[in-house]
Amino acid sequence: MTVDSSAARKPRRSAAGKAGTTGSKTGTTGSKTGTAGNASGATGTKRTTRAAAKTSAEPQLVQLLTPEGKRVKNAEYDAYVAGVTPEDLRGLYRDMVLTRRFDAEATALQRQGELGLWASLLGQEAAQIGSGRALRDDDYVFPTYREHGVAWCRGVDPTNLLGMFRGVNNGGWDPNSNNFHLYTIVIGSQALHATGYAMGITKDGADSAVIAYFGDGASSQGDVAESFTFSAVYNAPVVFFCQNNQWAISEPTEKQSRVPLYQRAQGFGFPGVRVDGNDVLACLAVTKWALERARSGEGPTLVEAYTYRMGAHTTSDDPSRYRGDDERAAWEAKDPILRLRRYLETSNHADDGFFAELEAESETLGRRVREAVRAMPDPDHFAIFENVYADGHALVDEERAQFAAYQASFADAAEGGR
Ligand SMILES: Cc1ncc(C[n+]2csc(CCOP(=O)(O)OP(=O)(O)O)c2C)c(N)n1
Ligand SMILES: [Mg+2]
Repeated sequence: MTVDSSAARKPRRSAAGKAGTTGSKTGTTGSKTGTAGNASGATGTKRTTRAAAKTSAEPQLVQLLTPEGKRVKNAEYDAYVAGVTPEDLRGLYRDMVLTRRFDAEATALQRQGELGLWASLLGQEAAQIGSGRALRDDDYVFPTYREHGVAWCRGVDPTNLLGMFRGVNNGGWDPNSNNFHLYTIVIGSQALHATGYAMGITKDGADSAVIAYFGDGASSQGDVAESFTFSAVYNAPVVFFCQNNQWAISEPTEKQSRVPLYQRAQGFGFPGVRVDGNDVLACLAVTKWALERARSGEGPTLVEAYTYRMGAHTTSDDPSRYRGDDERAAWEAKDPILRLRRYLETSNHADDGFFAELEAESETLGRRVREAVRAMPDPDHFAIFENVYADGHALVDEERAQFAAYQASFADAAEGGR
């Protein structure tokens, strides 16, 4: 078991007790694997191989569905998915398939020159859909730049995600329409935004929660450490959802931490748990548990979703420069979509008609995304200079003038520029 059950079972707080409470004294990570797991790096005298470091640091995962699609019992977390019906399971499957289809279309659009860049979520569908479907409408999400599956769960139209990657807008959606903040490129900074928002929720006396998504690489950032400190001290209702996809561009996780990432929570005084990030049911259950802790006054939780980035970091990256195909092949055997499909099939929860209909729906989505991207109007070149200062600024005026001169230097300026 990877969770301190005493922390998990504390009574719900009263509304009066909610505001301004201090951090839970019992909120430690309960991993029985302790911090010795990655002792290989502790002395600093020897360099271990990547494989050796991984073997010694492999703690137990919360898993409800094996890679073969077999449902396994879990005394701690089964209760959190007890109400999941066959229809819900098909819904989770549909979410993952459509998200992957959308993602593949976006990658193709970048290759065709329609997008400047794309950050694929391939392989991380279960982590995102499982956690995304655990949320309530009034919860608030602070994503990175790869949370396309979570955006889908929040009801953000997939085409809206593409405007920024095409370079035609500075965001693409109103964060307050779906309680889904804009994508954040500055690594780890959204953890601070999430913590501040969560502290505000406590002051309002509301019982909604906040979830901050970030990656394994981001967990090394000072912003994330500060978020952990503040959220613990202020008992903020926030879930830190770290997708450990094994890589921060070309930097493997074991070069970033001597302990498994979820164990970092221990030092801040709140629980951390590692969940199989390719198991949508386990991600749903663990995130529900963590959200419930947040709502009931238990403060923050760190969820480490152990998963794999099957594609490149972004379309500008070439992973063959730093990792081998064998690694990807090993993770393909744990594919999040395949394992739920196996479970649906063996338990007779979905028939051929369901899969065929979904295939058709995927194609329709792909077409809609393609057409929407190509139809996006180019922005006014000078819009970037607006809204910098309320009353204007001499430096911005100068930059605008320089840019105008640059635009005018092109032969086709009369038609396209201004
Ligand atoms: C503050 C900051 N430093 C560096 C970068 C450059 N950068 C972009 S993505 C990235 C790696 C992030 O890795 P991880 O947090 O594991 O997320 P993943 O891309 O794997 O989802 C880095 C270093 C940045 N965007 N912001
Ligand atoms: Mg990463």
